[in-house]
Amino acid sequence: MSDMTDGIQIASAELVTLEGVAIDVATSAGRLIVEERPAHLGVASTKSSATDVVTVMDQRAQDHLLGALARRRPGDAVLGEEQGGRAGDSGITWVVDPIDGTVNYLYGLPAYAVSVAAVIGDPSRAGTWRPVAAAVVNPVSGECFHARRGGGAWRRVGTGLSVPVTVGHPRRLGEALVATGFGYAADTRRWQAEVLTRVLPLVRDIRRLGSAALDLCRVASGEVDAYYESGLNAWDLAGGWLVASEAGAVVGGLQGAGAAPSADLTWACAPEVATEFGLLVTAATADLRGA
Ligand code: LIP
Repeated sequence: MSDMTDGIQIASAELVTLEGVAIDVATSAGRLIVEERPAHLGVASTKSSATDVVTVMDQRAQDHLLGALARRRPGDAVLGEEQGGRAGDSGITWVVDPIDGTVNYLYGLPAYAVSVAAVIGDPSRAGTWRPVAAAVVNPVSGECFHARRGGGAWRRVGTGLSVPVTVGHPRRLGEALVATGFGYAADTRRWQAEVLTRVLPLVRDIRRLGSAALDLCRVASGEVDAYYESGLNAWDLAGGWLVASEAGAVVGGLQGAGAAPSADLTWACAPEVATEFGLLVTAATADLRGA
């Protein structure tokens, strides 16, 4: 048996293998960032702004992921948020975020994740790549959300059995609980706040959890009904994109439902509200971004 994934044939057995590798390495990195978190964790450096922080554990966790993937999948490429990464010749690229929700991790807030996704295509070029297997691990709660293309979306807690997750069923947009996030640059946050003023009056409420990977997995599990955010990188969204899609969510980008999620706009929601929600966030973002 093989699965056609956007023109590239991947054997079903290979997808099972990739999902298992994602689960193992994300779980292992999750243990590292919890068990070896320094008592006095500080900011090792910053990136795009003074609030875009990197801790020593971000780099250590990514180095751990790179080493584990090199052992398990030596021919695959790796693209990570932090320094490092490598080329490969297998056609598979691992897109990894060693700590998604770094600020939560820095403050000790229990909403951060290790996201590991096997993708085909070029993850540095939006719209040209797709995740085919993934795991998103919250090492504090012990939750591991995982999926492979065509295999459904699952959640395992600790060493328990995986159980299927499916999206929520809000009856209308006004009853939808919506998660979102904001960038690190003040100018970006200014127009993102304007987008929020258009969304907030039309939905049940907003949640800002602080990790895109977990936000997308919460759409998959029905713990929120929808999510949108601009400014994400491939590593923020790759794992959650597959989990949400396999759980039955509609996932889209600035060009609407089915368009690839990207830095311009990433959104996911329960099918019942997809038309209204997709129109709302794409129109508001197109109108206000960069304003
Ligand atoms: C975070 C995202 C979150 C976003 C934050 C930040 P990081 O990723 O997961 O959704 O709102 O601004 O980008 O930087 O913690 O890997």
